[in-house]
Amino acid sequence: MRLKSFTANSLPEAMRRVREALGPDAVILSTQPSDDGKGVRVTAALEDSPLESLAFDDPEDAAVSIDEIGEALAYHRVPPGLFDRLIGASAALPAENEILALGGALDNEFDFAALPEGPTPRPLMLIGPPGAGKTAAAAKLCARVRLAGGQASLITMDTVKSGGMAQITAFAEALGARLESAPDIDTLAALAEACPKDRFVVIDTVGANPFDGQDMGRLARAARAARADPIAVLPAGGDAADCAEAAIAFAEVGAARLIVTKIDTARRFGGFLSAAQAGGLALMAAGASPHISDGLLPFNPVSLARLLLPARAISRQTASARETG
Ligand SMILES: Nc1nc2c(ncn2[C@@H]2O[C@H](COP(=O)(O)OP(=O)(O)OP(=O)(O)O)[C@@H](O)[C@H]2O)c(=O)[nH]1
Ligand SMILES: [Mg+2]
Repeated sequence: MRLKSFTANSLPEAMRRVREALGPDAVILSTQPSDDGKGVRVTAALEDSPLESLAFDDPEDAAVSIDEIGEALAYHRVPPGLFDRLIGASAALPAENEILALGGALDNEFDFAALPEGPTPRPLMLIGPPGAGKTAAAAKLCARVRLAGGQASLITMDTVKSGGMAQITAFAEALGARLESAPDIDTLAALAEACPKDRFVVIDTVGANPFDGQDMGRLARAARAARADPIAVLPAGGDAADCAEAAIAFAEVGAARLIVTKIDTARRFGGFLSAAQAGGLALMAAGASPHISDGLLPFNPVSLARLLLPARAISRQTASARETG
């Protein structure tokens, strides 16, 4: 895969440059405001034929520092197997800087899921350990849908925790989302069934211990009864092996996507990378603030590479994007 970024004054102009340089088959990986805030930066990728993928576009591309990527992954305590695959892929990909090399490697290794802005085929059910940030993430998901002009319903199963109802009622009122409470599985099934199909529906659950079979059984029954898609919610930080085992437990209950919370309270992200990899979970979004108004941040390979790499690699990317633009 070949990755390249393009900076221009407008999106149509940036897209024209993408097509000119990479042709009609280029895939857009990310669209962000440019660093000076006046334009737009588009990162695009092109799948190469196997032979082409062995050649660098430009001899200068070989200047990507694999050591720098290795240091960053070691800092994040990325476990050895995943570390080797990411380094191997970063070294094999023709890219103009570390961000794009690691972005391409992350793209090979992980799936990325879109953040919904409207109704989903089935209700989403947020599951995770106590205090992971499930309720805040549910509110942030509703906020995103409301901002896009859609209707949202929040169903909470957490009806007994002291202060729990007050917390979620305040969120629902502030967001203009409909709130319903489901103290048991039958009520949950009835409420989920009754929700109009043109509404975004998210179910907030009670914190569950991934290493407790009863807790996991309860979540599996709830997801089946509500015909919901479970989404694992795990906080950033923590031991990579623990995160991986927790992710596998939540995947067994049916989770195929991951929302990572509290990336603002951790410095090392090997834990959630390990969770996504071990559980086969697509990275969906990150929470970086306790405030609902700050929302969830969508993930893509390039934004994740920027999160993992040190500031000097990011400033080099900015410089090379300016040259390209
Ligand atoms: N700094 C920071 N705090 C967060 C984030 N997400 C949630 N929190 C805070 O973490 C605490 C727990 O969040 P909740 O959303 O209540 O977590 P929960 O998983 O619903 O908790 P239980 O229902 O008790 O299992 C609250 O104080 C939130 O404000 C985040 O991304 N960053
Ligand atoms: Mg909660």
